Amino acid sequence: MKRWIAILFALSTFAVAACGGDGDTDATATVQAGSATALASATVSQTPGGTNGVVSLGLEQVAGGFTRPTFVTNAGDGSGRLFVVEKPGVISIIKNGKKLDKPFLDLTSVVGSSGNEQGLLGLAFHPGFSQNGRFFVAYTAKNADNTVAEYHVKTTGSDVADAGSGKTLFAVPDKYPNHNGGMLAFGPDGYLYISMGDGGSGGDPDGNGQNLGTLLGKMLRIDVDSGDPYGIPPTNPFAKIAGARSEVWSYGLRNPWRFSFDRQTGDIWIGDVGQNKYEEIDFQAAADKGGANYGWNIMEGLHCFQPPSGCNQDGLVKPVFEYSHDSGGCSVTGGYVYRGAAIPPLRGAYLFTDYCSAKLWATRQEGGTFTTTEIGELPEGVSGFGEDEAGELYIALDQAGTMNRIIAK
Ligand SMILES: [Ca+2]
Ligand SMILES: [Ca+2]
Repeated sequence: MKRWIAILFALSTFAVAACGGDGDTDATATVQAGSATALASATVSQTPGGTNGVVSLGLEQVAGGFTRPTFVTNAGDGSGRLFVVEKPGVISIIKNGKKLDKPFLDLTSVVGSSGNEQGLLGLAFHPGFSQNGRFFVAYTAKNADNTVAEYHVKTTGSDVADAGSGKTLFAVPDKYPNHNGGMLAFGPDGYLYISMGDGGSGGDPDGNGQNLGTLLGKMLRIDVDSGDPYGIPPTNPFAKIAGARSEVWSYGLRNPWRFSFDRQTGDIWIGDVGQNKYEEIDFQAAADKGGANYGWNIMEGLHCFQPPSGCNQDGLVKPVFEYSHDSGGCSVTGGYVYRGAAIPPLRGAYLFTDYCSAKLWATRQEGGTFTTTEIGELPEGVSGFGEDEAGELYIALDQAGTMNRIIAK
């Protein structure tokens, strides 16, 4: 009886961080309640379908006590610290295996986190953080603007940021509470990449994804080392196109909630959250010059969306993997290509999951061919993955409020 109560509770409080289907959550997901320390079960092999170097994966809880953690990252400063982004507006530090009592930064006074997908969503440290102390956050403002702001620490190595140092780079008006993007990451080119959702509602009613004149439904690329508050890289694909926003790097995205760079190759992997039917993974090779159109809202995954059949697919970049909501999924959470040292058979695999089904997949790319394998299941919905300085991977269990390292069992 107790078990059933626990499961029902988990379903009733089930919330999607980056929704598919306009906030309708598929509550048929497999959720193990009270699983804060449960292990994921996953098996990977070095080559698709191969047995060489097979390893079983597990989760090791690093720290708990977080409120709806959406992301985790490192500062690249040799400190070994992990920085955990919490949806209500706090960044906490895990140092020497312990969550510090005092937050690194508390933005609850400016963050609006009432909607499922609103809150403090992203964090990226400047590549020169160890010298300049600069870092960037993405959040939903109290007035719902999709906001990107810069902060800094006053002294190198400080565990507390200067809360008064905030400078706004973007405050993009947004009519709907969903599809707010929210990922930030520096590319190997030193530019800051930003994901923006299509604004929300359902079906992209304003056509933002295909409109190069708006920042919504895009990946942006900016130079935070020139201009005020930022500069435009001269090689941005639409920098000189009349009517297009010069910040746009790629477009046709619905809600690119999480994207990442492969730290070894510089390739970009995007988990773009689908509408009611299909979730997708998009890929851009490091050598690509930008300007890709990933298809939304002409297509949802590999399928015509508007119009529902016979859509014009000329020039659209198709996903390298899609899965249907029929399999229990509702919202893809993109992860990282594993480049750590601890789990050799996992190297080169891009890991991602679905918030509802909690299935874990691994995609490998070899010579332009992508092979995706379902490798296991996580204890519950995951809003964000993250990397430490050594390239080991972490996942944030949303409801359990824990940060967990992926390990070989
Ligand atoms: Ca929105
Ligand atoms: Ca697409």
